[in-house]
Amino acid sequence: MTGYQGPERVFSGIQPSGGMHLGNYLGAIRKFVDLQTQHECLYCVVDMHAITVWQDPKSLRDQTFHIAAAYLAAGVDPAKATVFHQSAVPAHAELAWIFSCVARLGWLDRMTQFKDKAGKDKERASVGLYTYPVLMAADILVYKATHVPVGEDQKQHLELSRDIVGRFNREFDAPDFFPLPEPLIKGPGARVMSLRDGTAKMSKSDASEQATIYLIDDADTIAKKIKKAKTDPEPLPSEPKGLESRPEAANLVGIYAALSSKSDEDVLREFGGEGFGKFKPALADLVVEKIAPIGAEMRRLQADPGHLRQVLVAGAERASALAEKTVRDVKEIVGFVV
Ligand code: AQP
Repeated sequence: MTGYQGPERVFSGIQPSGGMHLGNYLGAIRKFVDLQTQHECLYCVVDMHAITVWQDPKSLRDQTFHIAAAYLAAGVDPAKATVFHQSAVPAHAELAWIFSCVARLGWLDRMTQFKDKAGKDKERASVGLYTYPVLMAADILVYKATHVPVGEDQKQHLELSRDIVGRFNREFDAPDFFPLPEPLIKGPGARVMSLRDGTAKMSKSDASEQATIYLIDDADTIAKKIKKAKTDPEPLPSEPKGLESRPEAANLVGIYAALSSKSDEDVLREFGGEGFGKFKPALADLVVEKIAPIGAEMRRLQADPGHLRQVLVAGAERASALAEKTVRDVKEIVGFVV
């Protein structure tokens, strides 16, 4: 608990570390669009997070425009929400340093995403990859954001942000300074899985392109990927219970449900007893209907990086005004000479 009394504010971000995919759309961007009408929202392209693993400098800038294009193409409106890139607001890094002196090593040691991403050779992982959740806490709290729409995979990082708030507010005797940010995770599409392995999340950096539906994929590519998606030989069950221990089938049903705004129950009422020969073409049609127009708009926007740059720079100016105030106050609280 904190005694924070400030306004509700939404913050979220996506790394420019590869092609935007259906998981990013359902787990994050689609929620961004819904939230912008009722809340003050900041949507960031978190380029400083992206470089925690190697990024080719030539592609990083293009990837940054790619994420900005995805935000806008999916319906984020820069007149309603602040859209910007993280590296343009130095206050994120300043607050991250102070938070890295608040967070405890033991907390970071428990982060499963570091273990997954660093793999067996963790000695060779960057220090930034290890401290990534501290920067994420700073991203959120430099705006005193109260709500954070993310996919299921970010839950643990959000909990760490809350731990940092608890310790900061307590240690510096500032019980109402930072809010406890609430994750907005629930809902269909919170965890979209790989098309090749129903136990691994769909990811930008999957070695197989067939595992991931990119927002930029054309209709033909989407249909082919769904046709080739791994499944089992059984027909679909008529109730969700029958999807237990069938991760690939559960994933495809979940995608259908999320995109059609139906429940798994409804989808199985319609397709229960049918084989994948019937379900996959229906799913492909639905994904094409919902995703292909976004991809087409992204291509149009990406052809004009000058416009995307203007959107990001204007957003960064708005974001900086909020962030600099927080950092100034934090410096005061910590005892720096300001
Ligand atoms: N498979 C997913 N299902 C639902 N939500 C997802 N998100 C990512 N993958 C899925 C959500 O998208 C937002 C942005 O994620 P990110 O790019 O910042 O980092 P990530 O979670 O590490 O995404 P990727 O695609 O797996 O990237 P790489 O391969 O670069 O690590 C977050 O809200 C995330 O929850």
